[in-house]
Amino acid sequence: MRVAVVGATGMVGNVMLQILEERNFNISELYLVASERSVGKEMTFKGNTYNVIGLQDAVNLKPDIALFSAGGSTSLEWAPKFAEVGTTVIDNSSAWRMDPTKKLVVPEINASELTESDKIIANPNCSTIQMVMALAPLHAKYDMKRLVISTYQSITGTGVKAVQQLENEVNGVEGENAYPHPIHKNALPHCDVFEEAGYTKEELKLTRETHKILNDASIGITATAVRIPVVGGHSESVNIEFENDFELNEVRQILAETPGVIVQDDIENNDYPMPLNAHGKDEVFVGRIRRDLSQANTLNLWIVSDNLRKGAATNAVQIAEYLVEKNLIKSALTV
Ligand code: A2P
Ligand code: 11C
Repeated sequence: MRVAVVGATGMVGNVMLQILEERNFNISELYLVASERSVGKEMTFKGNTYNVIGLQDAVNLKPDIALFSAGGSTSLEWAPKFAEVGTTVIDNSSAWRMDPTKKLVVPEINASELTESDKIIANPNCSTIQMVMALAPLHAKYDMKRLVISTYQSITGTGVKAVQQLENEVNGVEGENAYPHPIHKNALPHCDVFEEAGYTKEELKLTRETHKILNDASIGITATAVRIPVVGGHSESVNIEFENDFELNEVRQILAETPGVIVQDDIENNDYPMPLNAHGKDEVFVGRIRRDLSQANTLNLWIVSDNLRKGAATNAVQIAEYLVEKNLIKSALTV
């Protein structure tokens, strides 16, 4: 495959390169793409040196696959240009996720919807991906009626600027801020911008993307997304009311048998998922599995995953792997 990574110099782009290398994705040619600011910059992949190129040069090269993580406006403008020359775009931004003509894919859940004619494929939001990984198999069995979600999100979801802000605050250094308040020793009930009815865009993503991926808009969903001074991953407390009752042991078994999910729930030994342990791993960790004693058919889960990996780069590379395995990508050079 001739692969372009758009946003290669960014936080998610870097992890994409790491994951392409780790998973030994079959790459015949690699194009590293970023903004004009970075053109010519040297980067390495599998020990080889590459020069960063600009978007138009990358389109002219007609890659077979373009993994995009360069922000929504870059995706809106450039993904169609790649698609037009025959490239299959897997886009990590929020630009195309809710477009009814585009698929929103978590491979373990709905990759089978993909066809050869899908030229722009949307990668869901990090906090949505890790949550639906755990919820999809339970929904299939017990039918979810309502979700109450509280997130505890890593600063890496905001990007390099936020990681720098925390470092500056820890070291007492003045610098540019990513957030309207200090993040060190703090918790901000504010992820992404405020939108309608007092909800943030991150909270609405959790609602709308979950409906789309699970193909069920009847699930009641309410979320509060909170940014905390953590680096390794996002954590989520999810309260799930089902139509049907469940056995806790069966819930544990279903989760344990779900590919990509690991049950970590041994409270006697203080063992539960934490971002410090999830960091650098591709799986979604689920623990604190217990009944909500205040209401029938209701379960509490604690879900943790590395937001830059399964929440972004790993999921995108898995989509690419699926397309290759099912022969759904024809070389853009022959289009
Ligand atoms: P650059 O490094 O040249 O700015 P992050 O989210 O970590 O800040 O990374 C964003 C990524 O998207 C970077 O690789 C960045 O490149 C890239 N990017 C941002 N704006 C553009 C643009 N207008 N065209 C192409 N790439 C862009
Ligand atoms: C966060 N979920 O942690 C975001 C980061 O829609 O892809 C990714 C934003 C997105 O704030």
